[in-house]
Amino acid sequence: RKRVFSGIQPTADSFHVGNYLGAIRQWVPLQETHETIYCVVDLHAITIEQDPKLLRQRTRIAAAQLLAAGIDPARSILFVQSHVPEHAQLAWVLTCMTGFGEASRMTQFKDKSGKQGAANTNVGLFTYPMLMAADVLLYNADAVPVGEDQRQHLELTRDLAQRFNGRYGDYFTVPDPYIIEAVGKITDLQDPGAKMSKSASSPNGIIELLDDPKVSAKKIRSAVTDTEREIRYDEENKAGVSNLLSIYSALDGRTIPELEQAYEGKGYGDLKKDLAELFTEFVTPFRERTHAILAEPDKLDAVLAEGAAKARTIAARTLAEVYDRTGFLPAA
Ligand code: AQP
Repeated sequence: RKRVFSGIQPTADSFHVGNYLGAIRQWVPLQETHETIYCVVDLHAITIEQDPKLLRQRTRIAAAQLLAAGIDPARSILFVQSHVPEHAQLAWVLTCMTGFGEASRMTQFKDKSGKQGAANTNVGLFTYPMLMAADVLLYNADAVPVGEDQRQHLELTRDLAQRFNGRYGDYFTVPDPYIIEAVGKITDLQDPGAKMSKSASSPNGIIELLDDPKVSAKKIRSAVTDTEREIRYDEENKAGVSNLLSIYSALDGRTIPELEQAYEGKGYGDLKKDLAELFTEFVTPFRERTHAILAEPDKLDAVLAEGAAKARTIAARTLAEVYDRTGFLPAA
């Protein structure tokens, strides 16, 4: 079986519909066909300053949402990144193999550091992609299901794998991105040119899975569209409507052309009302499952401890091999 790895940051009280449709939803069926390893990446989270108490809480909330979405610990390894120290250890080796110019080209760093300003940007944000490369390469993953925004980081991961293999002999699997075009970039409801984002979206631009569905329905109904009337997919000229159609199609199963046909002659209000209902139907049981899991934190922690133990057996083997090839003297 081929292996899949992916991770998500515990940086908010809830995942948003972009995280869900762009990434997590793909994680679930991959359990049928692949060996799957999924991680709550708390080391990545501290590239932005976090409140310690909130971070701990959000790490559990993130794990609970993954379980509620259908990640099955009997079939997947589910763990928290900081429980497996090899991630940080391999990241250092990879950081020392990355060119400064190469890292400087990462658009996510440029965006985020640009918004925060240099004074509020830590060096961890700059080396984030090397930590991500370590996440993936530690498990020799074949494929990485992510949203479009991670494509460039994955490209760097591939380059680092090839560089290591070239320098020290073939060892790492060069991973492929697994990005579903139709849902790879869900956009902000209020600013449909921009990615829906935990940190960058205004509260009304982002649909959070654990929010009260009535609030989400209201946000959907007030999503920015355009002055035309026609319900048609056209990313360039009708970004808002196209985004609503993408979300609708992903949740409903009908294709976008089928939806366009079904809504011929109808207005944006109808589309939004139906999407709000569809979303509520999907999210209501998801929220219930998440809350039920969070009500038993000891059980949740035990699942994560078991996941970390399994992850460590793989990660330790990889790191030992990397250290050896790098030329580190074994600790007798
Ligand atoms: N808008 C999106 N559309 C599709 N996929 C998306 N992802 C994020 N936003 C969208 C995917 O969700 C996974 C987990 O993301 P992350 O925790 O690494 O956070 P992120 O990529 O930085 O995006 P967020 O969640 O919106 O947070 P911030 O505030 O950091 O921008 C990834 O696979 C990501 O591609």
